[in-house]
Amino acid sequence: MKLTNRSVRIRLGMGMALGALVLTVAGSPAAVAAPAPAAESDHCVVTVPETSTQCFATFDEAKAFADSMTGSGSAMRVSVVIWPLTVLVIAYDLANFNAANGTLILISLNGPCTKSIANVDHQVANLPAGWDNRISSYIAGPYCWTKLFRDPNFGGPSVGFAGDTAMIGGGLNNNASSIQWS
Ligand SMILES: [Ca+2]
Ligand SMILES: [Ca+2]
Repeated sequence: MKLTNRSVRIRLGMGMALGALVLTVAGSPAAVAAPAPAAESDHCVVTVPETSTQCFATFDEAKAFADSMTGSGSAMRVSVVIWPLTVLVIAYDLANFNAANGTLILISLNGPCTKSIANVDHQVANLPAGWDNRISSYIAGPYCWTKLFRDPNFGGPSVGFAGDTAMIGGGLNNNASSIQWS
């Protein structure tokens, strides 16, 4: 009885190994073929962590797309995400929330910001392409107190945590390279 069980177990093990091998081979071309996100214009919606980038000609289009991702009953919602997608921040190239020169909407795939400010809820170690050293003002998402760092990986001088900011101070205007939210 014991021998039979072991025999079955070994065969199952080999089958799983073969299956895994086949899956790996089959999956490789798809992974290689996945298109790199191309910034078609200056109004982009990017997920955190960065797995998806969608860019638009206008802020209104980008905002509408972000709303479709975060709104209730959205067809855009990913089935494996069990909580609603939430906006972490809307960042502007210009001060005073002026969208003319470009906007960046960062959307959390890992839940909302918590009400506590004692911990880091989400972070971006490197701002998306085109947004390094560029943000001048921002609107924070619900409870998403925002901290900007001069260097990637949360290095150098920082400013925050703070809510909506019309003109980034502390020498971080056009200097932020990474962000945390609490
Ligand atoms: Ca700027
Ligand atoms: Ca910087």
